[in-house]
Amino acid sequence: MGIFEKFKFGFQKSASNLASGLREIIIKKEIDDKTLDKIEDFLISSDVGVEAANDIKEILSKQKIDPNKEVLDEVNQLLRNYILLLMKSLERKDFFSFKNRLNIILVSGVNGVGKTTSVGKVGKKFKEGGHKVLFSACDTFRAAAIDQLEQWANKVKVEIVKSDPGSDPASVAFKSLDEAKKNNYNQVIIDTAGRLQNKKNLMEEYKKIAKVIKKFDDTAPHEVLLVLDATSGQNVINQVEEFNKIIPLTGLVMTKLDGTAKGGILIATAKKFNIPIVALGLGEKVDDLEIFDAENFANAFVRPN
Ligand SMILES: Nc1nc2c(ncn2[C@@H]2O[C@H](COP(=O)(O)OP(=O)(O)OP(=O)(O)O)[C@@H](O)[C@H]2O)c(=O)[nH]1
Ligand SMILES: [Mg+2]
Repeated sequence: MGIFEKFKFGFQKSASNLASGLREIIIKKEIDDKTLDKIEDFLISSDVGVEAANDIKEILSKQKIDPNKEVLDEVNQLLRNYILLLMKSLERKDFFSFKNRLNIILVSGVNGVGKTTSVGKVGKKFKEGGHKVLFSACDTFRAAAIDQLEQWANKVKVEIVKSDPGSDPASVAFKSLDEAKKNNYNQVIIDTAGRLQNKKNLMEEYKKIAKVIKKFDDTAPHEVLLVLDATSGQNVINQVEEFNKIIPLTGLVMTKLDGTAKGGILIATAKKFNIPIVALGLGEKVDDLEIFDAENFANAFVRPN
């Protein structure tokens, strides 16, 4: 499957939802105020967010619809253009390229969003690009969490640094960086425990991991990735806000887009924050991670079907 096909497949549910929703609303040859309101409400209910839905309504209200064209086609085209304009600058295709130093990536997020899975998938992409990759098992709360990362390390054939369950995550991070330096790794990906953004003690622990990384290299962590679950709706906005306050984020990974009709949350996030979108999780398997591409996203999300 080509990259666009993967986007199409992953966004199937969201695209069908959008297409059938708009088809139901746009029944006349023109767009009157009532139709505009309905479109806005529908977009909000699809998690596109109030701000973006409002922008889209404004654009539609100003647009002269060509009477020789299908209104629905015109609306789809405007939507696609809006998404592309909003999201193009948030691409981070350089994320997977070589850096002329050891690259240290900290991965964070609330419980169960897909952090460990994303570490595995991102590791595979680096590995395919010829990088020397090390996983760091800093979720030391549960033995199962360490095992899970180890399974991913085996699957994608990269090395892992781990410690006993219950040990200090910051010390595991330090041990990993030490190993990476000694053995010339060029990517270290640090998996952390899930933590709710409003749990003070857990956020303190997260800060401590970052502090230890900084002690090792004052320019690090070079990447701070927040993993978000597309099925958690508008909660995502608060998660980005709070994690970004603790350690400024350099990128987002949005997972489980394959499992929701509300992929519009990616648009809401893009509208609200100027934080790049590194990759999208479009399934549970190792290759179900796509580097974010605004055009592919716009075309996969808005399409007649
Ligand atoms: N459908 C789908 N499932 C996903 C995706 N990413 C992760 N998952 C699933 O989500 C579940 C949780 O994934 P994990 O990677 O363990 O999540 P985590 O954030 O590390 O969880 P904790 O460490 O417990 O906080 C697993 O069943 C994954 O297979 C995705 O893009 N699509
Ligand atoms: Mg995990």
